Amino acid sequence: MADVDAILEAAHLKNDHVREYVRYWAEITGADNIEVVSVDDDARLIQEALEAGEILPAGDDLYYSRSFYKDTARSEERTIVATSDPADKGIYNNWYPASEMKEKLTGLMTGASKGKTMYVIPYLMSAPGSPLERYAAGVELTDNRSVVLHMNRMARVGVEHINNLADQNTFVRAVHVTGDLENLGQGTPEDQRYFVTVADERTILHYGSSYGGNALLGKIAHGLRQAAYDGWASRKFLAEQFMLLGITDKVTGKKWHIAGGFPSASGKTNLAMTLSPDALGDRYYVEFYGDDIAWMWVGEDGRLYGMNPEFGVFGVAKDTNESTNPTAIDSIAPGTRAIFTNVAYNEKTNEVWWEGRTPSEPEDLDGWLDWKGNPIADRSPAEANDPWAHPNSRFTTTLANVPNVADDYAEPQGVPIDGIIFGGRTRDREPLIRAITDVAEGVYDGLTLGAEATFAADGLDGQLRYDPMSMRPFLSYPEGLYAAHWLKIIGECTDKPIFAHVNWFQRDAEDGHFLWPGYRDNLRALLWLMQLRDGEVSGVASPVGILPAKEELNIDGLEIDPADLETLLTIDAERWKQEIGFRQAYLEQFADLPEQIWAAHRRVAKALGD
Ligand code: OXD
Ligand code: MN
Repeated sequence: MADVDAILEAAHLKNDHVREYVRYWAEITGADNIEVVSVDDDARLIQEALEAGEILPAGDDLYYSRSFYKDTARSEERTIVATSDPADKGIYNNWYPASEMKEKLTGLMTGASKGKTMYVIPYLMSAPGSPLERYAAGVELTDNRSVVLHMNRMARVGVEHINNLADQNTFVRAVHVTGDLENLGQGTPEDQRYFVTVADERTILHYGSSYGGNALLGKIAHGLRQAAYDGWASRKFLAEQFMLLGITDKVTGKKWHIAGGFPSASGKTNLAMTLSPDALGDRYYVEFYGDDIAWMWVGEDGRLYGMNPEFGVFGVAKDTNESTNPTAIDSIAPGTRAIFTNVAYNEKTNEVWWEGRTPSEPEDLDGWLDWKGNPIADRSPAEANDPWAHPNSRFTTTLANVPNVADDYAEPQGVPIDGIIFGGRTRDREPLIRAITDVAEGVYDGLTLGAEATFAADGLDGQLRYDPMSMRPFLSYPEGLYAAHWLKIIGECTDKPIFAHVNWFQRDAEDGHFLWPGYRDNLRALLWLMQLRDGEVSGVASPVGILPAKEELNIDGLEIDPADLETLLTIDAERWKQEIGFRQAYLEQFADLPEQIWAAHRRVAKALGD
C-alpha cells in the first residue's frame, strides 16, 4: 500500500477526521492504491474506464455500462438500518443492532478490495450554503471506478466540500466494497450482500453490489435513509423520496412549487420533468427541480421550504421517449456525458435502445446486444420475446442537462412549497385529484399511499401494496414516530402547503381504457390545486377531500369523453369503504401512531358512512 498520508496531502484533503477515516478503511479493505477524486477528474476517469472496458462509447460523449446480470436493482431484503437503540426498530426498516452489523460488515470487507484502487469521493448532498448543509457532507469510499463516474453526475464532488466543514467530524462515512459479484449467492439463502446504514453513527456500509441504488451512497443511503434519520433526530427536517417542480403563470407572474411522492412505476420522473400541455403552453411554464429526493424544512417566514439534494438524475429508461418525457430525452442527447446502464447496446454503431424508446425494436439486428451482452440475432425462439433492455435499466445525467431545469435549482435557499401531492397507480376508487387542507388528514393520506398489488404475487384484487409517503424501502425509524415528525414539521408552518392525492391511472370498469390522458395533461390537475390554495376556486367537498367542480378544471384543448371526466371527478363510496377496512389493519401494525392520525382515519370512515 502506498503512503496514504502522502496521497491525501497531494490531493489537498485537509480534514483530519476524513484522513483518519480513509486510513482506517484502507487498512481493512486492503486496497492497493488510494485516489482522491473530484468532478474535474471525470474526463480522465472516463478515458481510463473506456480503456479498461468498464464502459463503452455510446455516441458523442455518451457512455454505456453493464452491471453483473444478478446485480441490477436495489435489494430491499438485504438492506438494513442499524442503530444502538432497539426502540429504533420499525415495521419496514429491517432494524439490527449496530454492533452486530459493524462486525459483520468489517468481516466481509476485510481484504475485499485487494488489488484494487480505493477511490475517495468527497461529496455534498445540497447546494453549498444550504440551511441543511450540515447534514449533506459525506465521503464515499469505493473500489469501483464506474461508481465514481456515476457519483460525479449525481452529487457535487470534490475536496472543497469537506475541507472547511464547520464541524470537521460532521460528514457521513459511506463505505462501498463491491465484492466478488459472481460468488455472492444473490437471491439465495447464502446471500452475502449487506447494505447497512448505521444511522445513529452516520455510517453507511454497503457490500456486494455495484448497481446504482446499492452503490451510489450519496443518493438513497445518505440522501434518504440517513437524512430521514438525521431530520428526525435533529427535529429539523424531512427527507423524502419526492419529486419537486415549479409552475409559473406567465400572465400573473405567480410561481408555485409542488413536491410529491409516488411509489415506483407511478410516473414520478415523467411528472417531475413535465412540460405544459400545448394548449396551455403560452401561459404556464413548468420547471424541473428534482425527480427523486426532496429535503424539506420550515423557513424563517413560516413556509415549508424544499430542495433537491442531488445533482443529477438516475432515471428508469423503460418507456422514456419523445412523447412520454421529451425533456429526459434532451437530457441524454449527444454531448451531455450521460451514462446508460443495462439498456440494449449496438456494438457496431454504439447506439442504445430500450423498450418503449421507439414503438418497435430496431429492425436491423446487426450489432445489437441485449442488456446481458448477448447478440439479439442469436436468440433462440424461446428467448425471442425477452426484453432487450433490463426493465430497471437507467440513464444517468446531471440536472443541468435537463432543458427546463429551474434557473434557481442550484441556489442554496431552496424554494417555498405550496403543495404536497401523493399519487399511486390505482385503476378505480381514486379520483383524478382530491385536495386535503387538514394537516393530519394529509399526513394520513401519505401514510396510506400505495400502488396496486400485482395480482399474481400479492393476492387481493384492489388491495394496495402500501408504501408510506413512497418511503417504504427507505424508512429508517419507526412509522409512528415518522408520522409524528411529519405532523410536527408541517404543524410548525404558519403558511402551510396544501395536500392532495392524485391518480393518473383510473380505468374504465368495462373496457379498461385509461380515463385520463396523463403525461403533460396532468398539469391541469395541479393548476386546479394551486387555484384552490389561492382561493380562486372552491371545489366540491367529498368524504375524502375536495374534488374539482367540473367547470373548474381547465380542459382547454383537451379531448375527453364527458362520461370519463365525470367518473374522474367523483368517488366510488363503496370501494372507499372497502379501502378503509384494509387501512385499519395496515395502520394497526404501527406502534405509537399519533392520535391525530387515528382521528383522521375515523373522520374519513365516518364521512363515508361507516
Ligand atoms: C430508486 C431509485 O430505486 O430512485 O428508487 O433509483
Ligand atoms: Mn427513487
